[in-house]
Amino acid sequence: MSEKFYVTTPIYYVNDVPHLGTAYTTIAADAFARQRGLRGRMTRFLTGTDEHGLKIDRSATERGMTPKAFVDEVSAKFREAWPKLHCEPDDFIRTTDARHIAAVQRLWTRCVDAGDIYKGDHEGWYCVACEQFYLEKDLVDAKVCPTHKREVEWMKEPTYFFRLSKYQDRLLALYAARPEFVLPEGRRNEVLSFVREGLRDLSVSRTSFAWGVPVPGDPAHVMYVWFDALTNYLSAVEGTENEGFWPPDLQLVGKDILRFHTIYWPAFLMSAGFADEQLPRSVFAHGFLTINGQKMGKSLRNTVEPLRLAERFGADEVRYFLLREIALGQDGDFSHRKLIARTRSELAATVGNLLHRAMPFATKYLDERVPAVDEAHVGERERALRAKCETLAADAGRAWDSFEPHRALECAIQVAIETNGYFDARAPWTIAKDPARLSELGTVIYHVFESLRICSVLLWPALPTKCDALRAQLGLSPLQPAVDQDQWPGAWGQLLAGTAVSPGAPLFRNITREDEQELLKEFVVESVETVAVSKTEAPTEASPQPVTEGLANIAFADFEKVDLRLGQVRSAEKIPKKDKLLKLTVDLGEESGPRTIIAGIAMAYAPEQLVGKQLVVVANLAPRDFGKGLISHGMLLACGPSESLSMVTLEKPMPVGTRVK
Ligand code: ME8
Repeated sequence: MSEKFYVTTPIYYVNDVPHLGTAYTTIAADAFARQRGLRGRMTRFLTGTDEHGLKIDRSATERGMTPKAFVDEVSAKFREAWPKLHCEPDDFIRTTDARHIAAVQRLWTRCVDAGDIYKGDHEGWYCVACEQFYLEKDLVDAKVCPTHKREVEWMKEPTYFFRLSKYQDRLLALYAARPEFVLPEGRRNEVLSFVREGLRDLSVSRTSFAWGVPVPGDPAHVMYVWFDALTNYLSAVEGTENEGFWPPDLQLVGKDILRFHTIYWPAFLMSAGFADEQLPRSVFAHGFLTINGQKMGKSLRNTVEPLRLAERFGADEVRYFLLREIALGQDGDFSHRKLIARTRSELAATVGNLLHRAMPFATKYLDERVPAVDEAHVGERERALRAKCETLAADAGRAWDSFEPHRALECAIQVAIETNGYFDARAPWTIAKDPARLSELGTVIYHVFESLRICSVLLWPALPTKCDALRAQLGLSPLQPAVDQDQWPGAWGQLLAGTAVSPGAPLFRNITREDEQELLKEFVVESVETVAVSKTEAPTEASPQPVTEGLANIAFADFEKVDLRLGQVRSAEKIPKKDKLLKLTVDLGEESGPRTIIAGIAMAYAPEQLVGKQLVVVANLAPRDFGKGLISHGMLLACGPSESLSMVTLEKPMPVGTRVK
């Protein structure tokens, strides 16, 4: 059989819609599938949705829906989102699929047959958001989940346990024998020390709710959602024509769920009788994205909507940015400004511009064809360019092999940078003036076109649509991975002379300074509105920049007219049909009692996150009427875009009502 490559993403919880974090993993997996496909491997790319468990059950109830109707609706959003980001999974698995349920029950039965599942009682602190029990020592402030910063619940129930402790030694042996099982290397140490501390048996069933896969022979129990979910990678291929893809070659996960994938998952498989060589080859934990420096957890809701980004900035551009900007294993930051900057400098001004500069010579002087090379004109510069391109292509290939897409893409852009330099040095505009130098002109343009062809392959995993458009202009067909056919650029000179070129529109949008202002306004403007929302007057022309310049000086006496006070939030609630607003009661220590303040902060804060917080209030602002009886008696100070807003607080607590000056 040809060499295969089976890549997976986590299956995403349907209590959220696709956001930039889940898009990041999916885009990375898609890019790996494309890249390995270009190298001739037979690829399979799996993603899907995780639909069982208490968290989903509760989300459905909150929405007034049955769990099934709810998961159908949200799962469809994931399935429909990925193609819009030019991701092409071969399969989309849902944990509510019959094929999956049957496979999980089979795996369970195999673990029972191995004597690894036994019945007992389980009690402890449980975080519904993590779907995980916590030891008291791991909680924050005795009762708060360290990941979600919300209160855990005490749960006691009869349960089936999985004999995880039995697999401790075999897991340690696995990590030692196969260092690439946990990647990147730094993460392996984290897993190792966790396992070395000792593994406790794992509770793998629940009786307190019914939304899950029934335990074979004991339907009062549903399976623990992680036993259920992890099996998806197996259920998508087991017993099907795709069985040959097993085991997964690359399991991409966020660092938040590495332990589940490198401890529980192989232990379940070991118990079910899988030999070490039948276990997944590599689990790679990528880092977490922040947005403009802010944490982007779904509980905090300060996400960037990836489809909207794709619509306005281009799906390929967003893919490129994420893969190029962030080293895969490390945390990274997304910002619209950085996205624009990279699109402009690396894509438009380097790759797009190279095509744009060279193509007119083909149109005007070279019969709209890829010119032939006249060896008489191949000199030092040509030889240097060829060698450079070959080296960069090989380096890019190695970078993909070592899970470093950002470096691979850097090599690809370097090809275009080198070629722009070559173009400048060879100055074809001068050569073109002399009809006797036509074959020399052809030689120069051939070198540019061939290097653009190389770029079109090297960049394709990240920018499939743009690269195919580039290829179309060079008279080449779209790239299509073919099994056993390595299409990665090797030796120089694959472009065929005589191929008709087909000049077309610029590949990348030229984002002017005005466009940039518009885009930033559209995406970042909400920050200004948020702060302005409780102003008496409507905001004037909004600016995407924090206002640090342009305002006239004021006298201290004027500043003193603003009564800034420390307030403490006593209660907070959502306002029906007003997505951005929260209604708060804020205590300023006044005899009249806490004030009502309406604030445009609902995109960044859940009401429960605010209760008890000390915030800075503009206390002498004229009341603002929001209609329907909603009157705000003050304004809160905050900073940043509305989805990732940060409230102004004090460094240490002070009595409520204290003047801020
Ligand atoms: O954990 N930055 O699902 P989930 C980067 N259903 N990636 C992020 C991210 C961020 N800020 N936020 C989320 C689950 N992700 C389980 C998985 S698998 C058998 C079951 C990505 O919807 C990242 O890949 O919470 C992370 O691991 C995943 O979304 C979590 O998705």
